[in-house]
Amino acid sequence: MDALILVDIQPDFLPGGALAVPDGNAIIPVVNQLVTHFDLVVATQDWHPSGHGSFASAHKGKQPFEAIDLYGLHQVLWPDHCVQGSAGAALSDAINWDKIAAIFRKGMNPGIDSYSGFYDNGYRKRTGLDGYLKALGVQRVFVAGLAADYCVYYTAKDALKEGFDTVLIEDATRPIDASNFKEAKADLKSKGASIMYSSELLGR
Ligand code: VGL
Ligand code: ZN
Repeated sequence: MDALILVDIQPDFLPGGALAVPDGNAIIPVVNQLVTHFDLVVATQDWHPSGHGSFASAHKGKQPFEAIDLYGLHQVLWPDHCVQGSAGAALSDAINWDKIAAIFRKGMNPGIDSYSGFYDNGYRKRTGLDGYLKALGVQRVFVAGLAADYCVYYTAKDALKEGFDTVLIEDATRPIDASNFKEAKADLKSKGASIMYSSELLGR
């Protein structure tokens, strides 16, 4: 059984958002085609309390995109984004969510960031996504969404770690930083992931 995992397709990561991913809008029509192709589609949702430790604004004198040590983990600091209940944190209304079976929220603990849909960045807590997929008999996951070099990359990496056959859909994601994404793709390939275009799946 296959599943499509849609990572963090939220207004704050789309053009005009607080942490907009360049050309993020380009994934919307691709994702809307992909959802029609899968029997199981799940989503992740970045969902931070205000003042989250990953926000530069929570650290005196720090600017977005600087890095710090946050309780023992390397942390890139971000602009405030995906604050629980805010418009920017909603699932984007440009996507057809009718078929989404479950939504896994992440990033609620103010002291630790959570890029992957499976675990926080310190592997301290699971979201339950792995158990959910395994209970439904999923063996292969296709990963898409935003941002390619952060939450999509970490989700794909943890899918491999959890033993899923893992496919990244290259035209259904966009990175914050193109060179980071290049490295991420090489790393995923070396760990056994495949990288495909949606046309190979959809046959058009
Ligand atoms: C993300 C940075 C911070 C992402 C989430 O969805 O890739 N990136 N929070
Ligand atoms: Zn975040």
